Amino acid sequence: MRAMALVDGLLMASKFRGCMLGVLVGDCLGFPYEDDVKPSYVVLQNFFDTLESSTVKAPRLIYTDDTAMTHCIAESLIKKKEVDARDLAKRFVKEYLNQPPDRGYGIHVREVFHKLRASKFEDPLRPAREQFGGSGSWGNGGAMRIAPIALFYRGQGTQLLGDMARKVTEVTHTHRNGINGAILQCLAIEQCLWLDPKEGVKGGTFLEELIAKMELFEGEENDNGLLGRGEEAKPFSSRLHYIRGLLQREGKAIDEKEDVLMKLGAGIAALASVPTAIFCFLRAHTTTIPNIETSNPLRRTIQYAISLGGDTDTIGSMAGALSGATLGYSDEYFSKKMLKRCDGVDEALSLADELLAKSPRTTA
Ligand code: AR6
Ligand code: MG
Repeated sequence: MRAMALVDGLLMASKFRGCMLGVLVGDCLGFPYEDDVKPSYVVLQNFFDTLESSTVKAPRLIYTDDTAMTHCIAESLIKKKEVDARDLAKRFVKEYLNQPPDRGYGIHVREVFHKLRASKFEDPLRPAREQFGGSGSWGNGGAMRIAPIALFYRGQGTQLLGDMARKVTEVTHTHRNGINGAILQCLAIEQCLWLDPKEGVKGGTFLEELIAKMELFEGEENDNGLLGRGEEAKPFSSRLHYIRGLLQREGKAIDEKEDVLMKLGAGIAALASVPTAIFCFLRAHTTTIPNIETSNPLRRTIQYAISLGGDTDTIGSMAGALSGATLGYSDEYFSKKMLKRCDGVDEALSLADELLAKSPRTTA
C-alpha cells in the first residue's frame, strides 16, 4: 500500500504517458522487421543509433494495428467511462476502414470487421465467436491493444482487471488463449505501474506476483471443466515459471535466445508472444544484454524484442508498454529525435492524459 501511495501522484501521470508511448514506439520500430528472420545485431544497433541521431537521415515510421486499436480502446473508455462492446466494435471498424496506410491487420480479424459492419453491430460479440469454426481466434490481437484497460482500471483489483480485459478482447478474440494472453498482458502492465523506477525491477518478485494472479484465471478453467481434451492446463502460468528459471540462470549466455524462441516463441499466437514480451522486459530491465549497446532500459527492451524476429511489431509493442509503464516518460528513455520519427506521438500523449483524468481511481 505504501508503494502504491508513493507512485499514485505525479509519477503516475508520467507512467501513463510512458506506457502509451511504449506501445507506439515498440510498434513503429518493430514494424520494418516484421517476419524478418532474426535481424542481425549490427543491423539493429545501426537502426536504433540512426533513429537517435539528428545528423543521419532516417525513415519516417508508421504505426500498425497494435497502436490503432489501442487508441480506439482508450478513446472508448474516455468517452463511455466503462467498457462498451458496441462502441468499441464501431471504433475498431471505423479505424480499420480509415486505411491506408496499411496497418497490417490480421487476416481473419478483418472478417470480423466486415461481419460487424454488415450486421450493423447488432450483436457485437457474435462475429468473433463464429471465427475458426466456433473456437475463436488465439492471435495476440487482444493482448497487443490492452494497455488502456490496465491504465484505466489500475488499483481496482485483479478480478476486475481480468474481467475488463476479457470484455474488450471478446469483440474480436474468443479462444481461451487469445483472452488469457490479453489478461496476462493487462495484469503485467498494471503491476509495472506500481514499481518505483528508481528501485529497478526485481524479476523474481515481479513474476511471483504475476503467477499468483494469472493462476486465478487459468485455475478457474480447470475447476469449471472448460479445458478441451489434450489442452495444456495452465499454459501462461507455466511459461511464467519457465521465465523465472531463465532469469535465474548462471552466465546468461547469448544462446539463451535459442531457448527463448524454442520454449516461448515469437509468433502471432498470444501464447507464443505475451510471455515472450514479458521476458524481454524483465531481461532488459535486470541485466545488460550482449550486442545491445545502450544504457537505456527501454531501448534495450525493444531492441531485444525485435532481435528475436517473428511478430516484431507486436512483441516490441507489448514489451515497450511494460517498460514505459515502469519508467515513465522522459527524454532519457524516449529521445526527442526518435519520437520525431514516429507517427502518432501527440495522440498517444493526449490519450494518456485523458485516460488518467477519467479513470475511476482519479475521479473517486
Ligand atoms: N485456428 C487456426 N488459426 C488461428 C486461430 C484458430 N483458432 N486463431 C488464430 N489463428 P487474427 P490478430 C491464426 O486474424 O490476433 C497482426 O500483425 C490465423 O492464421 O485474429 O488480431 C497483428 O499486429 C489468423 O490469421 O489476428 C498481430 O501481431 C492469425 O492466427 C497479429 O497479426 C491471426 O489471428 C495477430 O493479429
Ligand atoms: Mg502487429
